[in-house]
Amino acid sequence: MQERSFRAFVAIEIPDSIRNMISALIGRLRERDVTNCVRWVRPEGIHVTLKFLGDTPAVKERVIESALESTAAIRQGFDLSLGPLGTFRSRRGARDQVVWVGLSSETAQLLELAADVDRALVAMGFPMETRPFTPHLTLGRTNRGVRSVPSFTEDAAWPPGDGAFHVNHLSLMESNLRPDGARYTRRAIFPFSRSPRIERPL
Ligand code: 3AM
Repeated sequence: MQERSFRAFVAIEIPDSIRNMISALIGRLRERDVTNCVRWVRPEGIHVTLKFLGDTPAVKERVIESALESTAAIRQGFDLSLGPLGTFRSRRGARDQVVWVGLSSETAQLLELAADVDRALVAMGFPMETRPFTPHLTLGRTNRGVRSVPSFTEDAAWPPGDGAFHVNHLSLMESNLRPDGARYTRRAIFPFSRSPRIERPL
């Protein structure tokens, strides 16, 4: 049977070297989470979410891809680095918190990219993002009903000195919600056209 819809979002994927650093960090935080108050994400699924599209008819995928292709084609590559740990409240309710790693370096370019993606998709009828975009990688979310959460914002080995990475494409992702946590799969990649690392000198 043909697929009718999928839970879609637009993201920046991270290199494996960065994923490994975060995986080790989650391992350390998990050890401190003795009461199991946080559902830690699977390291293989970590990404920077640029825009959440939600349940999306599969018939719309081609036009979404074409909008993302045009958006990516006019962007230049940029560098990001892993920043300090932080927490903020999730959209699910005042008590729920998200534990995240902040991003630094060329975040102005990341913000511009997120705004471009939002504009392109709003033009196709998706709701406009109303909350300010906070560049981050989600590490975990507190379980419902948890009242007190230990501080997860300190780690002696964080941020790492070598946590820089280059961004040269966008990805359209699919999220499959499962009882043991979401699984993410990439549906398509959209390269930036002028990534400094692949430009040749004149
Ligand atoms: O990995 P993060 O947390 O940055 O939080 C969800 C995740 O982002 C977010 O989309 C990403 C893939 O699931 N997300 C889920 N539901 C959402 C919603 N209703 C949402 N973002 C905005 N609105």
